[in-house]
Amino acid sequence: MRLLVTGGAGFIGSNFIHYALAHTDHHVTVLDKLTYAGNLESLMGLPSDRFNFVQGDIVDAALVDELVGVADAVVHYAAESHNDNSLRDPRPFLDTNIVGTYTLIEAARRHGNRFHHISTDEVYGDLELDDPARFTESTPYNPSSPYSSTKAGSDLLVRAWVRSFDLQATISNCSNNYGPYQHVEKFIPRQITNVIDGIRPKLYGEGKNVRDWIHADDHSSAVLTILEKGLIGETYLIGADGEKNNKDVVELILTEMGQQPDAYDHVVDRPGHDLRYAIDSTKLRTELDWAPQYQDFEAGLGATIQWYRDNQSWWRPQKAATEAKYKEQGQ
Ligand code: NAD
Ligand code: TDX
Repeated sequence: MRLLVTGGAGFIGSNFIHYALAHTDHHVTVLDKLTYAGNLESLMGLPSDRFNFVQGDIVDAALVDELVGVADAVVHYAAESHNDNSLRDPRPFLDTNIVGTYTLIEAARRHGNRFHHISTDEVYGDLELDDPARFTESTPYNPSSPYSSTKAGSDLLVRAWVRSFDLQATISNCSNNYGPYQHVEKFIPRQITNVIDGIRPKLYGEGKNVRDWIHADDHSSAVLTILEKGLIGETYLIGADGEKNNKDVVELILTEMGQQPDAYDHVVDRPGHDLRYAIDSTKLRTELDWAPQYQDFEAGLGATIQWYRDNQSWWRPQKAATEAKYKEQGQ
């Protein structure tokens, strides 16, 4: 298949492209605007006969129409993705996440393409810490932040285009990813690179908030499975049973990096901070026969720490500006 992958220079998109080129015969064209979050170095060394890169905006209808027209399937990762940024300036989230998704699904319906929409568990809001429940495909939408509300809006557009226009689409909502090529603004890379730079890790509030961690390669294998076997119009939740609170994750990073486990600072909490996310991925596992490969979070985290140690030239250009922005917020 000829895949058009939007947002392929970002964290999860670039991991997907490396994974898809290694595990399938697909050809990949990337459409990416190269915002602050996109990095072409994440796509170095890919086979030039099976991969090409186009710099452009997913709200550019003419460009999108041209690229969708020559693809068999679209895998849509491009988004403004960071909650903290969405609290400072929501506007780009509306443009890219809502209008960008609209532009892509209009082109996909005109050309009759297979479309896979990448989304997040944050559309469901949050769970109490002591609630045994987990999110399922039928949990009502209840997003908390400007980021998650624009992702929820984009999911609803895709659902409506399936029902009204027969868009050949599937949707996946995945939990928090970790792995290589993640921007240093995000929790795990921020703390790893802080420790490398001799800065104490920064924990929002008390650090009781729980995230359900999955390795980016497991997200990629799930998306390929859905592309191959998913039923049109269906939503699949992707998760690997990786619930951990933030305090435990910071302590693991510090211990793994040879520091005292309490060598971190508590900083100003995120406004509206979601308490807990947890995914029940039974549907994907039983109906499409998918299973995650990374069962050991500590081993995956250790490999991720090593990647940031070995690839300082990849993240260092963003580090100082990212920390300066956090400092303004007392974080
Ligand atoms: P990211 O911020 O690392 O990458 C986003 C990419 O999209 C960047 O390369 C950026 O340049 C590109 N982009 C942004 N606006 C664009 C536009 N208007 N036109 C074209 N390209 C544009 O994000 P990520 O963490 O890799 O997330 C990718 C997708 O996965 C998002 O849709 C996100 O909602 C979803 N998701 C992320 C996670 C997670 O843990 N990071 C979990 C579940 C779902
Ligand atoms: O310095 C920090 N200290 C801290 O305690 C940062 C950056 C974060 N945190 C906390 C906030 C969250 O509880 O860590 C947790 C994870 O934070 P982020 O990495 O910002 O991720 P989150 O807000 O959970 O959202 C992520 O997962 C779902 C992605 O950024 C989203 O794109 C995805 O949809």
